[in-house]
Amino acid sequence: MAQFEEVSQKSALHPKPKGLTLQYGTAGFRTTAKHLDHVMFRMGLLATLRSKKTKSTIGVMVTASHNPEEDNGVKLIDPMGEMVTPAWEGYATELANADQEDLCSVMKDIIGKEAIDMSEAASVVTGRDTRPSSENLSRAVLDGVSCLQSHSLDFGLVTTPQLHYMVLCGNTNGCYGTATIQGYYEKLSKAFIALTKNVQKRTDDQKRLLVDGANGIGALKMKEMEPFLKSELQVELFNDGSSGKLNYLCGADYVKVQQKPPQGMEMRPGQRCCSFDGDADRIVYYYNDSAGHFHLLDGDKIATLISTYLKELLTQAGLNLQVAVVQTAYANGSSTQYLENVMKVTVCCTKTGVKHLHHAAQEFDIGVYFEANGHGTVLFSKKAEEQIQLLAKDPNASDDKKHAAKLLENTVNLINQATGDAISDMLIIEAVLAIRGMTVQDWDTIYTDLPNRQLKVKVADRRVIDTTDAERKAVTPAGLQDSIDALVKKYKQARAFVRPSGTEDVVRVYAEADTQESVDALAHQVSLAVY
Ligand code: NG1
Ligand code: ZN
Repeated sequence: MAQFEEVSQKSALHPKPKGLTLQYGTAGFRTTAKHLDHVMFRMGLLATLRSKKTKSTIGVMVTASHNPEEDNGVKLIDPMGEMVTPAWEGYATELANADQEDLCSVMKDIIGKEAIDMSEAASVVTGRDTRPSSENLSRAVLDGVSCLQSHSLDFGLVTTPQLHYMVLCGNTNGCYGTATIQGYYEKLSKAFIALTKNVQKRTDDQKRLLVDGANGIGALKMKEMEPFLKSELQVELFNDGSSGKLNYLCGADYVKVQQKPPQGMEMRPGQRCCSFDGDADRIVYYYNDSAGHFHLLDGDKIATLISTYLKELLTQAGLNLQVAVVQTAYANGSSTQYLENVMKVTVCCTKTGVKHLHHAAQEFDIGVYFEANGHGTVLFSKKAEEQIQLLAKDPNASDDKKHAAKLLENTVNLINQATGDAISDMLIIEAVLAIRGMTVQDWDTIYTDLPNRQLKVKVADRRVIDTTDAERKAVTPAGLQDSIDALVKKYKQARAFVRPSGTEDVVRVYAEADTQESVDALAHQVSLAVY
């Protein structure tokens, strides 16, 4: 077949470095950018196969999110804006690791297993972050796509969630929104303005927000979006990419892990600030109090704020819809306690990685999911959306109920349900704070985080650690969990676990306890047990 000849010929232009083996991890392939050209070409091929199989548009995003600027990565986006299924992650790994001469036979194998009709049309959309390597790498993706005569559309520089949004819009005949960057800005800003315009006496100070763009794509896109927000939000942008290096001493991951503000931000006491990560799918908030102490409001606090707001509106609207919060093992114990015992919402814990949270959240009428690191969104079931829309239009409903339903309706429109989205999450948080008349300090005092610490440990082979119970217990190597249990027992309100990272060559250690001294000691001792 001519298609395979072209694959053979073109793949020679994207040679695989000898002996290199990569795995499709938590968020696709991620490693140093110079080892990724062949992977990109091959993911262009695989995205085309996936498109033929699903008869839908598939997305390919070139980014390494919070990793250092020198790294890069790629992930595939499935028709509804979700991550690809585990079977296809397996194919991605097989294809990426195939020797040059076996590439076509591995492809034919996938085609056979999935019974793909190669005469089907295909459509692939691509996007990339601002890394210097991303442009060439995304060209390699498009090279792979063109080998199989697939239709392609390159959105160029976009945030990861913007590409997810394009895929979802493209596959739902525009019902979700218009599949253009302008359509994205218009949909979100319209909902944001509708939510905030009726809030009385919002001062300019309350409308002001300091944003750390991590020197990445999020900064670029915030600048583009600002005019659409019509001064309802006044963003002061720092780390906008004009001079600093991507993710270096800034961005959501740095702020969350280091528990300190990014470099280059001029924070006044009490002022609301937030940081995006390198591809703008994560966000954390923070402020300095008048004594100069730093306060972090992470994904757990965001989930609490949003779920409280949604629950209140549902009660006001008289809608009987179940709100659940999905977290991972990294969620602060205080947040889980608060959600379960005070808020009385269902909380479930899944493995790390947004695909796990996303799937769990789909099980509920309204599923709020957030990783502690600020990656998350809200999913509304069809039933929930229909009930909200019906009530918002119901001529017999009371004004109070109708008002709540309209707020809910605009909230649905403001949320990017395809995936966690720093820009959309920021707007929803700003809207909730405005509507509820809350300061960032009010939000912070909803519950108090247990002191916690995250560490990274370099080991010879991180895969020797296998875990169970949503990664909260190590099954191998033998004895490791017993050592962790013994250490945890020495401290009050303590918890600790270890797991191999899916995006970096490290083992991650997490601990929490009643004081910072205790938790630092515990995390250190656990990291020694990992060696
Ligand atoms: P790994 O490296 O598997 O821990 C990290 C984050 C995840 C997720 C992915 C994808 C932590 C502890 N882990 O995964 O939550 O965001 O990156 O970017 O923050
Ligand atoms: Zn990211």
